Amino acid sequence: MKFRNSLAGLALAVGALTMMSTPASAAMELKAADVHPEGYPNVVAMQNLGKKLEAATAGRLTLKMFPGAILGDEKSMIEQTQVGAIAILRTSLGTVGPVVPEVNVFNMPFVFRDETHMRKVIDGEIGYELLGKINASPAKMVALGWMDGGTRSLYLKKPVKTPADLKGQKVRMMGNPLFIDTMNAMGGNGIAMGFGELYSALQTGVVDGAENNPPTYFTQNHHTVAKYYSLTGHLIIPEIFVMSKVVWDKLSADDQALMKKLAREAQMEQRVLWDKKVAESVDGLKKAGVEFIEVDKVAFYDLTAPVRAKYGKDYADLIKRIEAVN
Ligand code: BDP
Repeated sequence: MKFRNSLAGLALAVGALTMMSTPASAAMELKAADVHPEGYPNVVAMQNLGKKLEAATAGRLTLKMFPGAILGDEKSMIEQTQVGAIAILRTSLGTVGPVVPEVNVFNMPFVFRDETHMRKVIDGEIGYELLGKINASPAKMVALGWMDGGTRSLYLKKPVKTPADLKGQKVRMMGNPLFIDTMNAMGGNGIAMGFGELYSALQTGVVDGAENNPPTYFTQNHHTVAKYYSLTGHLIIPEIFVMSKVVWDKLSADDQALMKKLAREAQMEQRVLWDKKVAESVDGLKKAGVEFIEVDKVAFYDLTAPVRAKYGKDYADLIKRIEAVN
């Protein structure tokens, strides 16, 4: 009897220990950040992830969104994420390149044939592998999922149809040497500048133009100061959302699994919102008098070959695999 009791006691103790080894994460408010304003697809998808997280954990984990670059530009927000001051960050992959060089494969000009191709790549095994590269790097970020960043084209104060039209034009690019090289190869003069400074830089003539997808061009009102949109489509950069490794490590295994599941759902939800936003933005831009200009795309493609050669040289196999995705 005694023996049985002690066995039962042991079983109870082991049970308790097992339970203790995977305790639920402590209650936490996760600070999320984005340069885009309230209502932008990426922000909405992240807020919806937060609502689901709160419901699934009965309010133990909540998400508070800081949109509109309140917490700074992306370079600074990446640094804040690395130290845990921001828990979840949605950022362009462009700004992640200087921190995790392996992701630059997706940042190369004309690496994706079109957006359908890009989506297939990010949804499939290559997309998954690239998230893993961020996780395996010393960047202290855990990549949760992708978002659609559409196709980036040029906008200037004058129409651009050919590389020669870009001569002497100062074009703002995101802070990554790859993009400066890209603009210089395309015929212009690439200038690295934070997103927040761009509107006034365009207005005052510090730069002559910039490049982005229609939703960003429209929501940032850049079309009011640079109304010629030249459809170069030179960059199709996926966006990403990452969690600070400092915060991730505070989550239980169950909560980490929940985050991964909700991240995949957010990836798919953003896309639906994105397509709607692109259509609305193109419409809004046209109504506002923006001129959409067809360009000699092949000329820009050819001129950027050295950029692909330079940044892609260590990833020849990966690039072949990207090309093979149909
Ligand atoms: C937008 C991206 C945003 C970038 C911005 C930029 O969504 O993450 O910060 O471009 O050009 O399309 O800086």
